[in-house]
Amino acid sequence: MKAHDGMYIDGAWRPAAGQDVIEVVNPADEQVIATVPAGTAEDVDAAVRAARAALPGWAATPPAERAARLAALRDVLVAREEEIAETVTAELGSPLAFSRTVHVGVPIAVAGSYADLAATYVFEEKVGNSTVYHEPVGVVGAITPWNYPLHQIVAKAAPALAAGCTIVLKPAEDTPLTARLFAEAVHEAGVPAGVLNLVTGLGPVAGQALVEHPDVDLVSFTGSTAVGRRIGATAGAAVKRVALELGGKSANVILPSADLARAVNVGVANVMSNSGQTCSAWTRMLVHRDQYDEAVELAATAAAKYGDRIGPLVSAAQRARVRGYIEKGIAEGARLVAGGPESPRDKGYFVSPTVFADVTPDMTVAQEEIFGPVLSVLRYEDEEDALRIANGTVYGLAGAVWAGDEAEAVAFARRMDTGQVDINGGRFNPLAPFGGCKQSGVGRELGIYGLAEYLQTKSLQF
Ligand code: TXE
Repeated sequence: MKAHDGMYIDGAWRPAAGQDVIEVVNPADEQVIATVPAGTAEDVDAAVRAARAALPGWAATPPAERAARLAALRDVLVAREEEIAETVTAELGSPLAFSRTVHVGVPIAVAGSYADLAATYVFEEKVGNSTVYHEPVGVVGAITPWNYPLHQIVAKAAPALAAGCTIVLKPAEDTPLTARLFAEAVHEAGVPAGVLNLVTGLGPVAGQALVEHPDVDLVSFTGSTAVGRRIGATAGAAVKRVALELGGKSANVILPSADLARAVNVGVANVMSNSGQTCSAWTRMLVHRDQYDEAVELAATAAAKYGDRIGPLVSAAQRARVRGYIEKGIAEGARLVAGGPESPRDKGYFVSPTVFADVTPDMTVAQEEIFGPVLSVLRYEDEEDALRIANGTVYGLAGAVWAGDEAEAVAFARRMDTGQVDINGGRFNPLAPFGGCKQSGVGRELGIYGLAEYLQTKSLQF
């Protein structure tokens, strides 16, 4: 058990204002592995003041130099890859191989992409008789969740740094250790004091203080729709910029011409990955009624193969929540074909990979974000029916379409109310915009679209 001290404020680790700590638990064995300080409004205020003081200098730093710091940050993440992966595994519970390739590999790619974008983005342009400047929005309050502890931070901090903004980061209370390593990496990369500050703490205390702080210009939040709605309201009342990445209930639409076995297997893998704790997970599989029974059998077999190798959920609270949804699915008449609410192990917050068949669009498991390894397989009559079901939730974050012909899949995907669709499996692209429609949020992350969130325009007329 390690007791960590301090918050990273103004380029140094400083004692927290209060005495309270947060216990960090390893979800695989339920042991307390560390404590970190629980920040208060006082810590948040010190961090915001440091970020405000650092803003003019960082905003005026030439983009090429900001790019150099981002490239250095990427190099530090590469050099410390193993240590970070082990930390993610210790506090999130994900299998180490997944922590290496995804939890650390993806943010390395994203940091690299922003090193390139900072160097090449046109921050100043001529438009007729005007010069338009793309200037940093100012001090950013970044509030991140635990499901991808490093990626969620880098997806906000890297574009903010590229834009010339300064940042106060409040990471999730479940995974503060990865956030501390990130702050160390920023320091090692030579990012000037005050440009990035870290306050660990509870959402309703430190998070709320950050959202309400009058000297924060933009709040970038990823987390639950319930909290996002409140943050949006507070930011709106203060006429503060806000970016919200919230929940999802994405559809995996398998058209009759698709390679059914491949679509089902990749679809199951997508949902089970990170133990289902992915906002963009394809949690609703939509299959034509003629192929339905075969798809259900394939999905049940695929899910059963994972066993408890997918890793636990992050916390006892999340396990209770996911079990509650599984019980609700059974109570509402969905047919369990794999997994179930019982834990596959005595210790750790494990939930078995679970598949429901005979799910109808109105059932809770087809409407609400479960955030666990739970797949619902739904039956559709024809393409219009599939589209109605796919678009029939309050969310619109991601999705997938499978068809024998790519053009057929694209035509369907264009009619989906969602921010991102994978065609016949797709591949991660760190330059593609990520973000939602409807209650999945406002704004986009990644690529130039993510950078634009942290910029505001000023035009001079001649
Ligand atoms: O999220 P919270 P939780 C969804 C998912 C999950 C559910 C609950 O469905 O089951 O949310 O997870 C901070 N003011 N997602 O409870 O509470 C908090 O400290 C300011 C989807 O963990 O939204 C943390 O840093 N901040 C999702 C962050 O918000 C507050 C990822 C997220 O926590 C706050 C995570 C407040 N009043 C959960 N209250 C996704 N979109 O990827 C909390 N926070």
